Amino acid sequence: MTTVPLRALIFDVDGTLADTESAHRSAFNHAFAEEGLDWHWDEPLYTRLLEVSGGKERITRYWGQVHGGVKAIHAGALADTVQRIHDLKTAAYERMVQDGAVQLRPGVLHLIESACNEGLRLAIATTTSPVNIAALLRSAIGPDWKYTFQFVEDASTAPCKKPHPQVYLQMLQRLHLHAAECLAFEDSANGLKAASGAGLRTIVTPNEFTAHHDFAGALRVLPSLQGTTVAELRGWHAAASR
Ligand code: XBP
Ligand code: MG
Repeated sequence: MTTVPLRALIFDVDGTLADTESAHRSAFNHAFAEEGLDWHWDEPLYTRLLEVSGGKERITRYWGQVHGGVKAIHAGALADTVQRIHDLKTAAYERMVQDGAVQLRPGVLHLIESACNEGLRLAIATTTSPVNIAALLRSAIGPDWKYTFQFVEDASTAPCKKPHPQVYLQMLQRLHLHAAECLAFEDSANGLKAASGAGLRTIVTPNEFTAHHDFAGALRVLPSLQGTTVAELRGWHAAASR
């Protein structure tokens, strides 16, 4: 019986390629202070807020929780203020990444280099902003990172945030591949739901913010990609394809 060949690896960014959420949390708090707000997201609160994908959506959800009167504010004014806060946050995060605050997770660079060398196509499907992706990958891989990842789908191209599968469905269309020809890599329950919703078999590498999430349906749940080889990926993919 012939199995469907593995042709592409589709990676989430935050929490998967790199442990970025501590830096995101600090950047949010920096933005709140710059905006003159007395908001502070500590780790337990941010862990809960991460159940909302998308920085702007996260700010809006928190604002509604803290100041129930959000609906009393003109929707346009709310959106403008959220956008301003998020722009401050993104600028702070970009500076932090440029200053070396974030590294790729163990095994990630070796796996993507091996996959490239073995002719697998690589892509990114993330909820984060394009600026954040460029800052991280320029710092971690170098200015030519765009030659490593053939396509990127992100918050600017897929407005329906994970767990909605839009970002993965759009990526499969751009790759002109069936879900069965790919593997997805995620760190969170929302990410797993989004990838699975697009029919993708998914390898999950949890982190401190997502270790408690439900990863039922994942192809594998690994502590990290340290030591994971392309041969192992092909074996897991083939076994799941039978
Ligand atoms: C994770 C997210 C993002 C980041 C913050 O994205 O949900 O919102 O937490 O980045 P993923 P932004 O795991 O899909 O990479 O503030 O730019 O949204
Ligand atoms: Mg993630």
